[in-house]
Amino acid sequence: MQRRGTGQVRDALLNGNSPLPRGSGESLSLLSTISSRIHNFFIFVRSLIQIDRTVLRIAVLALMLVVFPRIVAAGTVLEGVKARGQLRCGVSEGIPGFSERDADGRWHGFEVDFCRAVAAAVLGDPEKVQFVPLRASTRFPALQVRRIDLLLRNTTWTLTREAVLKVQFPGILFYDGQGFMVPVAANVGTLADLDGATICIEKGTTHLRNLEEYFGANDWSYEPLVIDSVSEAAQAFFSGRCRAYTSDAAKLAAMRQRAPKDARDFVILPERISKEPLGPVVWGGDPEWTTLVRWVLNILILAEEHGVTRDNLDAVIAENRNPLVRRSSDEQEMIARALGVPVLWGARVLRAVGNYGEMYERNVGRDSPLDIERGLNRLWTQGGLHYAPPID
Ligand SMILES: N[C@@H](CCC(=O)N[C@@H](CS)C(=O)NCC(=O)O)C(=O)O
Repeated sequence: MQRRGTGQVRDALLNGNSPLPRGSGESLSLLSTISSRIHNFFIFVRSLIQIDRTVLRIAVLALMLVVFPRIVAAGTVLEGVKARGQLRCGVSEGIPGFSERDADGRWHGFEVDFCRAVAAAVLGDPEKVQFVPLRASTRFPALQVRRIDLLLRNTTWTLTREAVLKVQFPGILFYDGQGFMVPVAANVGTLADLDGATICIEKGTTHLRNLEEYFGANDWSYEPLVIDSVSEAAQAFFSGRCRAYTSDAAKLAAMRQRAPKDARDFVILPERISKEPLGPVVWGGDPEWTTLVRWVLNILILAEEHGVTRDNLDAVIAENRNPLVRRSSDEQEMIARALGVPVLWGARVLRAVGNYGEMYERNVGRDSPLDIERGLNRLWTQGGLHYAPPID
């Protein structure tokens, strides 16, 4: 069981202070001193076992920092994509609405569409994508060794990842937060009811740390059941091995669709214990590639703001007034050349996937079985957080 206080012990140890108390006081008998020391020793050993994961995590991150910059090959990502004629996009192994393969092997989903949008911009064809399914624990190494050009896999933008793993997050594609799914039959009305519960969680994610911090701050205990794949984690939860399954809330909504009998047997609690700003991730050594991916995302958002849709795109291009999809001009050519992509790339992106809102509603919103409220993912003009900088 995880208990409150491990954070204090961890901080004490990391700061070089022993968590053992100083002298036990002259008034105590020798016996009680010895027994108190033995007791403290066991507490110390237990805390060492508990910090074990944190220390290991820090050691792994430090190792990555030393190793990765050295094994990355030279050459820009964009050159590689163009030479190959294909974008290699790392995605989830299978999350309905975000990235999933149908019976014919064709990939669908919100994140899959973003990969297609980048391929449309760079290669002029949204189909020129090789999807590489990855587990949470293998996603950053795949990016670092350049097995993939772009990662779209429910990945939370954090300081640690950018600073230590030397990756970059060009922007935020989906605002999410960590939630909890429970069986209706478990009668769990609020997070506090999970005190003492076994909780299913996926390895290599932000979720364990958040759980540790939130439950610790509330003095609740829990038993994490850490599993290295989404399908196995869901299977463990649905077969009753855990009282709750914790993950990004939108992914919980997606996995709920996989309930063995009826999705209505499971409920997602309203509380969110973290911010999970999810976005595309690129290798940190190529600023031009970061810029390009960032502006594909911005174009999707700007198009919604400007009311440009897949349906009215040709009419808007014909008008030649909207800066997002202006017909070829010296200025447009200059920008496209500077980005390293063919002209009219913005129009190709929108023709391939529509604007941000269209992409959202089709895959995870009201036109999809998930029907996830847009909430924070509305435009800033509609009370949400999506705000893209202007073109000029
Ligand atoms: N946003 C969190 C969690 C990301 C994550 O891996 N979530 C799982 C839970 S749904 C997932 O996407 N799994 C997909 C898979 O294993 O294919 C992070 O960046 O660490």
